[in-house]
Amino acid sequence: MLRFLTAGESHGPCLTVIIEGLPSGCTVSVEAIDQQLARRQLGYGRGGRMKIEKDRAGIRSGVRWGETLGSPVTLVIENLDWKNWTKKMSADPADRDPSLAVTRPRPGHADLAGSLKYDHEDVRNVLERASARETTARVAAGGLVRQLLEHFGVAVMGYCSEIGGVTADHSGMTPEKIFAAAEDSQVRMADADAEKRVIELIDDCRKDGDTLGGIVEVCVTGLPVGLGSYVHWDRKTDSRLAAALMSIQATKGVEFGAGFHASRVRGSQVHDEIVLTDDGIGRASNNYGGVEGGMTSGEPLLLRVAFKPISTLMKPLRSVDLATGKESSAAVERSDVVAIPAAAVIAENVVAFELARLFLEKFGGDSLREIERNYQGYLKQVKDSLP
Ligand code: EPS
Repeated sequence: MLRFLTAGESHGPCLTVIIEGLPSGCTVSVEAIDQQLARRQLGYGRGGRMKIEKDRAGIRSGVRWGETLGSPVTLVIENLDWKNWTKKMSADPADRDPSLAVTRPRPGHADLAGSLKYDHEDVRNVLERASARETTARVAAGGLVRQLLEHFGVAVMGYCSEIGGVTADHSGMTPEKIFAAAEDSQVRMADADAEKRVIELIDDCRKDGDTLGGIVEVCVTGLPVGLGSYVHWDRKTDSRLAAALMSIQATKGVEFGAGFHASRVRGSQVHDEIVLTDDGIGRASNNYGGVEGGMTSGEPLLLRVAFKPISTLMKPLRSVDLATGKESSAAVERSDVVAIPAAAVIAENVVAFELARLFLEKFGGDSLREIERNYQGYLKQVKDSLP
């Protein structure tokens, strides 16, 4: 089984991810992982941290001469900001300084529930791990395993469709076109007018000490029919993807294809009719976003993820000081106005990881050669299924 584990605090020395279950013989490009990490750092509206960091993955195990060995792969991303936090985030008891404690939890963050649950007097003990900095490790994991997906012709594309209520007009564009144009946009949108309005909105919000959320879209092409299964709840492609996406910091909702809209129209208007095509069996539409009965349908996977606004407000909301027991304003520390352009890259790589898991569950083997055999054999079986 393909799985991963991340470790690391936002202002600790590094982030680490161990990926286990990759077959042997997969070509690994560390540059391709770094490219994903660099994309995650972009976007108008980020705070000062992204000027400090230059995220790069160091391979510590599981790869030799550019190929996976079949053993666990360890990736390490150093926090360049660590040098400014060596005492504040030290593991040494001699460095303990209770005067540094953060005691006014921010609404929207893990601060309050985390402090109560783990019995921490210093909210920093919670926020350091709850921080979306952790997504760096997940993007590195996605950046590694998507290389396997790419080998089998799968492309994963993420972009922003809405920021702070401003919607990008991507109508009439293919996902490939949107993706290519959004890569050059400061807000990862393929609509210059919407980009301008979003940038103005971000500037206004920054002045007001406020933050914004938004919606990202992920499109995946090249997936074979039949990843995941209908036979059990935790084997369904959409439930697995939704769970993975909901685990991204600040996620509030996930929908596939027509999503909630499908609940408001008649069946005849939304079910994707089955038709004969030059390649065999196909669909007249893709309203279910490439998932049917918990399995990939062979059509492009299309999903949307909604993120709430960032929790740290420079003009803070009301809170209670856990040290004094009195009402107070929430703690303020450096943060972003918006991180939706980064969230698109994170969602993309989280989707890539989960799809790679589903792919290996279907075609799994210990080596790439074994998987290729299984994959080609299955494609032939599907192709030969019509009389
Ligand atoms: C982030 C790093 C953090 C924040 C952000 C995401 O850096 P710092 O806290 O040092 O400014 O910019 O985290 C949050 C918004 C949050 O609420 O924790 C990153 O690398 O993406």
